[in-house]
Amino acid sequence: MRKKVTLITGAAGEVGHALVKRLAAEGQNHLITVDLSPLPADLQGLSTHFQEDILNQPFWDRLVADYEIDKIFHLAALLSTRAEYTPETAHRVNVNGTMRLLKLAAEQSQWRGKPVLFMFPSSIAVYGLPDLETKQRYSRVREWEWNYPSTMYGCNKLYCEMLGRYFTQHYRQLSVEKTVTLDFRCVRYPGLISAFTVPTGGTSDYASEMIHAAAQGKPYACFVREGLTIPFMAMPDAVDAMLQLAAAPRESLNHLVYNIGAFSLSAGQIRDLVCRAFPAAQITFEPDLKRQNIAESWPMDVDDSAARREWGWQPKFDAQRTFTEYLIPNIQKRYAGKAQGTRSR
Ligand code: AKB
Repeated sequence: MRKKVTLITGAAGEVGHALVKRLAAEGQNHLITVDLSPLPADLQGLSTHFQEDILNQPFWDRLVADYEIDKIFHLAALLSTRAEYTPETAHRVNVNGTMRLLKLAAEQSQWRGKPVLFMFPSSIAVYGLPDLETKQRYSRVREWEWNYPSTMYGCNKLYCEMLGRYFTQHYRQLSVEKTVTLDFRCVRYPGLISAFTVPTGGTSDYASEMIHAAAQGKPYACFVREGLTIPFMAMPDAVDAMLQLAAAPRESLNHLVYNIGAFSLSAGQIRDLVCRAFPAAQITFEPDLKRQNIAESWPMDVDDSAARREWGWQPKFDAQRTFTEYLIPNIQKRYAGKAQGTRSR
């Protein structure tokens, strides 16, 4: 009898780190985690971990022989900045990797006669506002507006949303037998800020990098301009959203893909919040034009009314609470005693 499990790919990443902890605490299914990297020490023992490439098909063939995959949280991806340096690799991991997992979920759904739940994190990177004036005029975009991504990562995420719809609604529609398809659900994440991990390879990373640098007493040169504004979210809200959508009754959902929002800040406003907590912070603005242009193409805010209406989405952390109740206290603890001559309020 195969053990029923929940699979998390990209488990050693930022969202993966927070999600594995929450799923382990819920204790519903045994967790199978997959990542190219080993799990960090504080996650070890919470799952059966496989240090594998998601493109390794023989690995997946062996896995489904041993486990009944009930739910999938497919987080593995190359983020927007890193993907621009290696676009072909990003396509392989972000699209071909997702295709392999969708096919596995479709086959498992058919085999067990019940949909496998497939949770997919998309991104505000699927949006592409052509210029600042348009970005200000369409300041709160809805899911179907301005889907013109300017990065390989954004193209990958938008296409994978469409693949999810295909596998949920049309997969093998010409097949003779009745197919039980998978249950694909997706949230489009804004820039995420965690107190416990520092991001790599993203274009929205400057928010996290700025505060983690200030807490360690390190100078930080922000790679976007002071006035650049995009939506952000505290990591606990990001995990809440994924789990809340996963738990929503299928019949209450009219969409597969949802915007979720929490708060929007300019890079200058983030600097002000960081300096209020760490008065000695040394923060400058030295825009990297390529990364600046990527972030500038993203919306100032998102219309998440569908998520709020259909499955009760409601962020717990606005900008103020994110900094005062979540980031500052936890980051102070993380770097206590290690910071170079800083003190925070
Ligand atoms: C990135 O910056 O690439 C990600 C994202 C906004 O999806 N954090």
